[in-house]
Amino acid sequence: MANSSRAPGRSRRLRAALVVSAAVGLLATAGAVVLPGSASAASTLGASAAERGRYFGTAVAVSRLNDSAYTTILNREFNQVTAENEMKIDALQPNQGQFNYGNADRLVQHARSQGMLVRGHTLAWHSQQPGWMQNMSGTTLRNAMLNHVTQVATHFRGQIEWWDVVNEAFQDGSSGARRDSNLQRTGNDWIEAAFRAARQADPNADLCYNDYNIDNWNDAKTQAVYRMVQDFKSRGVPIDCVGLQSHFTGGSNYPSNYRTTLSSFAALGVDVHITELDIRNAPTDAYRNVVNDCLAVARCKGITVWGIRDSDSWRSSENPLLFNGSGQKKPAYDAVLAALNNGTAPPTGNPTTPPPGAGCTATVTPGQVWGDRYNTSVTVSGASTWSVVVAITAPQKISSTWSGNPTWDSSGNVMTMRSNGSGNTFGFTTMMNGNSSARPQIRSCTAG
Ligand code: 9MR
Repeated sequence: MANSSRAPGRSRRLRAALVVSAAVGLLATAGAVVLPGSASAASTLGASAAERGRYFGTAVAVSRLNDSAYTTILNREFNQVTAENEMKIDALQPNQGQFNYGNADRLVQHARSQGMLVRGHTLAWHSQQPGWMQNMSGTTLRNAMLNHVTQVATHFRGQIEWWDVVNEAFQDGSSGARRDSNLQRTGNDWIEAAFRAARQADPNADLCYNDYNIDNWNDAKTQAVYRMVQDFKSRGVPIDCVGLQSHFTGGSNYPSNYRTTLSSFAALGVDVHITELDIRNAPTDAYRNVVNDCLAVARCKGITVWGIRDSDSWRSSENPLLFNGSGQKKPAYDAVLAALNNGTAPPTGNPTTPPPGAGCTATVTPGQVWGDRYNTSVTVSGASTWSVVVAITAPQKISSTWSGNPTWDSSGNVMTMRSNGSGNTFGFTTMMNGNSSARPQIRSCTAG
């Protein structure tokens, strides 16, 4: 499996980075009042997120690193950065075979000096291609794209925590189809080919698919991306995460089912990231909801806002960010920091990923959801007789099962489902009992 070629310990690296930046944040808050009973009340976004095992980041325009007002806020508040434009294809390979890493390297250096994690954006995209690539097609384009992925991921190897390997490859609207582009016309497998090349070039980076308008669980585009990720996981295509850009600007709004979208992607066995957040007029409620939704989903690793001050935004007339043009904190900033400080740490471990070498793989497919309960089905591959251990978060309870023989531990929260000759897919219904966000986690799949 492609995944087995990954170097061990990269999640330890992320954890260490977050702990370090949490410690920096705590030092920075040394004089702050810590309320009895609360873990702490961090005074910056990054420090507070880090205490909850998350990051809080921003897009950075490298030219603004010369603006000291900008850099002061960047260094104080954020523990993750994404290059707003400097790691795009046209920036890194303006002429074929001629790579220009100057600006991107400058950002990476700045981030490293401040203990910030770096998200690479983006290896393959229909947009912001240099002229020479726009004019290509067929095998020539496919090979040029793969070469770009390989060269760039190799150049930054060891410095990038997550790569947006492919960006915005699906159409808006009701079709659920891939977006037409020169890359798409090289064959439907261009996306998985890019992921495989990226994994080979940098086995330590987590590899993400990133898109906008995949926030509303009911949208055809969301469902289409979900099916692609499900397919990739079932075939061993090396994908680790999905980025929801979450531009709630330009007429697109925060959807009330956003948490369902995050938890549904996570249930496929990938991390989720909120990668380009901005919200028209920066309403406190919507910003608070986004933070609470991320904190409610253990695999939501962090939030990146798409710029620091309103004046830095690609949609500056909508004033969608957390700081105003003078660099002052807006009410949305206070709402975000309070929501982070109220949040709890995610459960330890990574129980949705079955341990390797167990002889089979269990893939979760979320089923129908009602007001008080929801269905889940689990498909086992790699063995015809098996046992799968599924953990439920109390007070949720499994109320019925089908197509397997279940046994339970003493808490009633951990079910071992054994094959009973009725095929490789079993299912169950879970009563929410007041917790509508938790979803079952696969602990193991054992053959025999
Ligand atoms: O914010 C970026 C802006 O400065 C660029 O002109 C634009 C060009 O495509 O890209 C913007 O960033 C986009 C990101 O790379 C992908 N998702 C949508 C973002 C906003 O357009």
